[in-house]
Amino acid sequence: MQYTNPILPGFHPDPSICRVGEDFYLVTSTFEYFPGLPIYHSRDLVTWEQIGHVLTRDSQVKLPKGAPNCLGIYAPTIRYHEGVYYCIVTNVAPPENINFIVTATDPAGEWSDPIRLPFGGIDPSLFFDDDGRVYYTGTDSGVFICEINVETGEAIGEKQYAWNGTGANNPEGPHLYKINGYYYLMIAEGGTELGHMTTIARAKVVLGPYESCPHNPILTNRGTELPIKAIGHADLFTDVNGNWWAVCLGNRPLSYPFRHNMGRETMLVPVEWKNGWPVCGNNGHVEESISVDRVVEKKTQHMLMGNEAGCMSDETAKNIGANEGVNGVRDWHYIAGSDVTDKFNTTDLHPSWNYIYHPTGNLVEPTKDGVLLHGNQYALNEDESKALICRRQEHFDFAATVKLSLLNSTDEGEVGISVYMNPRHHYEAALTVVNGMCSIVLKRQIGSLKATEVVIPYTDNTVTLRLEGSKEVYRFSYSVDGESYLPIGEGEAQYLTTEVGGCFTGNYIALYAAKHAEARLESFTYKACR
Ligand code: 6LW
Repeated sequence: MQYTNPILPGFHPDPSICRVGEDFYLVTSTFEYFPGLPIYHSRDLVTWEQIGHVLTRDSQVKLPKGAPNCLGIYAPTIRYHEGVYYCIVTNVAPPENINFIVTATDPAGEWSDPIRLPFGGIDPSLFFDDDGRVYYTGTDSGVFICEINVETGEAIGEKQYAWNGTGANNPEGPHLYKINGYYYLMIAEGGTELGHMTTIARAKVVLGPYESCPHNPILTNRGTELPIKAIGHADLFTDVNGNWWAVCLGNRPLSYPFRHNMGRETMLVPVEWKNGWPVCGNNGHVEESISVDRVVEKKTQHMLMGNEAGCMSDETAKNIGANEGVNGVRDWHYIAGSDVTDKFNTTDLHPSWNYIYHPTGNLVEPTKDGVLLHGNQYALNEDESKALICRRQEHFDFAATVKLSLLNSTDEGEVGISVYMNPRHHYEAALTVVNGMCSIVLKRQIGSLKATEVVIPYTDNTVTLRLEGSKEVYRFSYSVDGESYLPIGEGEAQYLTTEVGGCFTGNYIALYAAKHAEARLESFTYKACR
């Protein structure tokens, strides 16, 4: 088997995975984006189809504002036990972190309302022991284990601080497994930056004492020249043939000095066992291109929607999102990392579109004739819910194109396309009205520096805007006829990176209407340039 990391490109951190027969299900963190926790399905571990989200209702989560990219839905764990899928997660929502479980019998949803747990901290995980007992692992002042009643969420007995790793900072992200008679406690250490790593310990009794693996860290890329950096936060699993694997997070910097703009992405690593301890990847390191003498299983029909590199033929890409299902609700198939054409001709939005915070009121209205954006009073740089839909940047080199119309606007209203990291870091091209005059503008914000850099008078109310990305720049252009494009302007990619102004997320491509603009999105394409 040959594959390329990341298996889930773009902002997909803290992966957790479970297998049910031949089916793998994987979830990743989402912070302030809604719906929360995308869930992906695969049978070959390389082609991942998004089947929905875990957190889709206000009754499951209330997202906090005030520190974009740092609050909200942190690292989840997904497990399957006796016909039920369990997803356990933290909403980091000062003044207290809320840890909770949601369950489903169909991982595509609907997931239940939360079962709230009596623990603070972050990074909860569940372990179902063979004797029927269920254990919670989590992180507050250290990594702890506590038996719980998984139906009610109540703690059974006291929590036990079990093992804090090898002495690096931020021991977190614990997962507990029972393998060949030992309990293995695997954690992340070193912080989620360049020093990140995965370490493991084992015990004969679930609450310990735990002995550290003699070759910790079992997974890290720190101190290597490898292109993937900051490897850590892993989850172990087997395929149907008994091969061991791990998924973990890592990032791909633009260049030196290391700055990354697509957030932390999901990687796949083969695992072998030697002397009772796991050996991950290439002697503990994760490479981009992996060739391993293994078979996961045979392919099935729906996996043929995208090829293994996440690339699609133009013909296939055209069909994605074009299938109108019953009552205008689409029969969606979206393979992570593939090209997309969205004709915005149905009354639902594909799950790869997200909102920032909960969509309130009627800000975004998908119709059979386009997505209507009803801009509220807020500008793009305000930390609020907005008339905005966004999808992850998944490739260094891409072109995203949107055809849109400004239907109505008060002064300063605008509709446009943005490469968006958070309210204080974003570049956008927009159709706007100032003093009754319509124009195309390029705006950039890097922290407290804000500028409207280009103003191009424009008389029509419909335009096609294009955003192209590369490792060096984000470049904007526009077209009247959708065929020939004229330049608007550009901005450096390095200033929209986690290291410059972000935290735990990656860049999104956002389509938005702000400051009371009423707009219609007519079509959208995202195409990787390979
Ligand atoms: C997550 C922690 C981590 O809770 O980053 O890299 C935090 N690991 O385990 C946010 O994703």
